[in-house]
Amino acid sequence: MWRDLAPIGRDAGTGGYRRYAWTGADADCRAWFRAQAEARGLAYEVDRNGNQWAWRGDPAAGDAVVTGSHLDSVPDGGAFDGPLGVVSSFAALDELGARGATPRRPLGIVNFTDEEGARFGVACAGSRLTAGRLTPRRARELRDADGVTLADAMERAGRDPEAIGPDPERLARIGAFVELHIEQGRALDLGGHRVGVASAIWPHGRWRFDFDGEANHAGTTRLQDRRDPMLTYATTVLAARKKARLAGALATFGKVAVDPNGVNAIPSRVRGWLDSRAADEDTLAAVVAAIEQAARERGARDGVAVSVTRESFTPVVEFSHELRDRLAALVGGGAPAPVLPTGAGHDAGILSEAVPTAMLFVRNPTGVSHSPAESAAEDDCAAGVGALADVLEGLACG
Ligand code: HGY
Ligand code: MN
Ligand code: MN
Repeated sequence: MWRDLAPIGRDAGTGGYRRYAWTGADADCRAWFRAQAEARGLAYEVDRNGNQWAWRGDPAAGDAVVTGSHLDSVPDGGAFDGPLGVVSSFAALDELGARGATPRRPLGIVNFTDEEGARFGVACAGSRLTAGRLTPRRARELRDADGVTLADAMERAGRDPEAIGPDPERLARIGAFVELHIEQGRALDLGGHRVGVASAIWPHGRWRFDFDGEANHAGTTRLQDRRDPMLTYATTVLAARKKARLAGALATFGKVAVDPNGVNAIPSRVRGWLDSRAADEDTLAAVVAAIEQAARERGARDGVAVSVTRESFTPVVEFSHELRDRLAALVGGGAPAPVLPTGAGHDAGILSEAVPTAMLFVRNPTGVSHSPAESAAEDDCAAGVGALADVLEGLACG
């Protein structure tokens, strides 16, 4: 399975993945998912938001145990963030068969659409729409860097953008959702563990900062006559690092767009996207407010207008304690498996308000993620499949 998936959407130059929602690479990933489902005789369906589902047993019976993750990537992402969870889901189902374990509840595998929000800017768009945490109207109007709307992109991919929206009936059939994911950090490695269980997801969000100055000639405009948005942006980036450090939080400006982006032109506008995360929502709000204030103060000095728009936000997620503890016991073997929080968002977090959810993490020896250098050892991945099979057997077959 891994070998079939590996070449899809991989950039030969960087080795990173470019599997963005509703692109050709996404379509190839989705074709791979469907082939895996049908090769196992699973009932295959695509829901109104484009999420793919593969079922053993009839989901209408309810109380289903569902596992899965996402197949899309960030720009030049790694091979494991998302796909490890989907491949491990199919492999764990195969393992149940090998064990002769017979599910007495419906078992589902899901590929959530557009988890990374790399193209249209909102993370977990497929699961948010399904959980009613992203309005269909706002979703349809999201635009990519070329101005293509999500609605147009879905239409071109053969989906009906007018059909998107909440799917409470579908969520009501799920008794438990368990997502396996590569750890995006080194806690398991530092503790010498192959597999761990998630306790919580830090609150996190994305804010777009627009810095509007005055285009002018780089070679003839005196410094004192400039209204240069690049200065305000640069100051804001440095302020973000300082405010986050002081608060024990995280802040990243990973994406910037400069207009007109000419070497010899003072920009008219700079747009920077802030990703910020903290252990609690008050700290996060305070850090973002401090960064915004620093931006406005510098903007006043530079004669640059500053506007800030929140584009995506996920409140703190506390996974179901019952499910968390049950998983820790199921996968721990002798001693309970380690339980750890994460700063990375996941579909499991989005669903956690509507469905009992849990996550398994597989050791990441370097902690690196959202990079072509992301890696995991094969035996750790196999241990993850075994752990997921233990969980599915314990929840659905016990
Ligand atoms: O950004 C995140 O935390 C996740 O990878 N979407
Ligand atoms: Mn990711
Ligand atoms: Mn992910």
